Amino acid sequence: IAIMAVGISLSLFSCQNDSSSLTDAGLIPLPVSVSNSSGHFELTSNSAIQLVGPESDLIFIGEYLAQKLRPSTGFPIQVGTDEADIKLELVGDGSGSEAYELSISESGINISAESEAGLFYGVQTLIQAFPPSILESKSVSQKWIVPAGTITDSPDFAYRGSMLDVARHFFPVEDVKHYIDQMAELKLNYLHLHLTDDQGWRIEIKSWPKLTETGGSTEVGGGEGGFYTQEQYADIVAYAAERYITIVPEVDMPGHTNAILASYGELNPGINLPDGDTETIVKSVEKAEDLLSGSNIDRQAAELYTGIEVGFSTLDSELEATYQLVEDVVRELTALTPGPYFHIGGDESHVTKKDDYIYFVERVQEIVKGYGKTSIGWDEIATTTLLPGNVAQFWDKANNAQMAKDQGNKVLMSPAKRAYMDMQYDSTSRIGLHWAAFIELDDSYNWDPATYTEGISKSDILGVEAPLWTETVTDRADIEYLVFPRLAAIAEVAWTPTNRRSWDSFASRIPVQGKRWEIEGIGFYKSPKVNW
Ligand code: TNX
Repeated sequence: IAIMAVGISLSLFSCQNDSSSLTDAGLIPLPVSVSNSSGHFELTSNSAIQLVGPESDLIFIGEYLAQKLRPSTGFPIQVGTDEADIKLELVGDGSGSEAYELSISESGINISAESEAGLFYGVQTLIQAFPPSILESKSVSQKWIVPAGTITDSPDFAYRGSMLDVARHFFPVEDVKHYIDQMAELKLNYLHLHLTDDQGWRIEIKSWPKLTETGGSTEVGGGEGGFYTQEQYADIVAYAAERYITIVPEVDMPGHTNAILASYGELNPGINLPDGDTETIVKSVEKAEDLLSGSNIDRQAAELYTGIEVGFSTLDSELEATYQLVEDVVRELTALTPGPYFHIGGDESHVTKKDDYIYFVERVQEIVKGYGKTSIGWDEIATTTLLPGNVAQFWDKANNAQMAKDQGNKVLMSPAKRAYMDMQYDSTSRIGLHWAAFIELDDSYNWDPATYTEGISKSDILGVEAPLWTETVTDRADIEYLVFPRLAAIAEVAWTPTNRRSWDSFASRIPVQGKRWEIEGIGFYKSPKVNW
């Protein structure tokens, strides 16, 4: 009977708790060090969260954890400074690294870190150490067990990001917040918002109201578009900051600017968008530029654009009014952006003459610096003289990354063949592009930023970012289909040291993350490379 009882309780245990040790709890990104010990911690109706350190600073983190634990367990989970079985401890003055330590024993759980961000990451790991059902929004009757052990962890790269293109298709604030929630669970810390492109201008600029009135009025495919008011943008910034995510706003220029030229004809180099493919457009724009050089141009607003060609538009780099617009936009947007970076775009300016491009990018970097921010730009900006500290985002051309390095500047790694989440998984993917590659889950996982590009090594790299361009992406379900599970792969590439990473290990852990996504209502792509 005793043996039977053990058998029953063991099988009960295994169906109530999907993992019997921390090493197979499905932790993503994989921590730097995980060691199992015997036994487990059980969360009960008496469990509570104790904040050790300045309560006002830690209360959000404590509440964040409690709010994850309360619905499924039905337990009250108080948060405060009273002694309790779950302890969150900020060590020192809070200005330390993003590292954390998580220790779990029969008697309690202790997370300690030298920064709030580190504590927050420890909390994310703890939530993953529970069975996925901890994320249920309604109460579930089961034992809430966490396997005992110790985890010490810190990120490999300082910048772990994703980009959302809200210009090609506009996404409401709620969708962006939902995306931020998912990023936070994967310990990502920068969200780059691609706020402007040919097809739309998505951020209110009070000194240039037509940018949104006209430029924000449509999107790819001819839908109604939209834009964020400054209040909404500030709300996104604050929501992200509470989750230790910094917003990087992008205003793409001097190319990808048709929405500006459609809003303010006086800035248009004088060329209306002709019909045809990019090559035809480029030729006719060159001809028009030659004819129209000089100041007596009869400038007219461009037509709004809802297609998906790239490379046909440019700001006029010889026109002073261009820099008035840039300065006003940079001033208004940096005032709402506490983070250190401002992204100036700079990609695919195929109809900007080389000298004009160089003059423009160098002058815009100075403007951004004047407002106290560091510029990031797509890798083409490395063909100009970069200001110290500015960052080139590698997406396409290795020699551009090399030019950035040669100038002593850092590179942000977003190789299109690995990190572009708008690429189709394979030829049957229902949406997505494939100009760079088909990218299956193992392709997004199996690369090393520090060896991917010859000449660029670890010390040259600021971090990793996975962009989602949205030419073919129209709603939240489309976002989720392309982003998950690939964003989890990129998060691990950015967080976990290469020598700890292996596809086999990732493939064994991602099904647990799949269960979490299912419970959270995330419609992820069930890659055939994984035994879900
Ligand atoms: C290239 S990547 C672009 C974007 C497109 C993307 C589609 C980059 C800097 N420019 O304008 O949306 O390809 O994959």
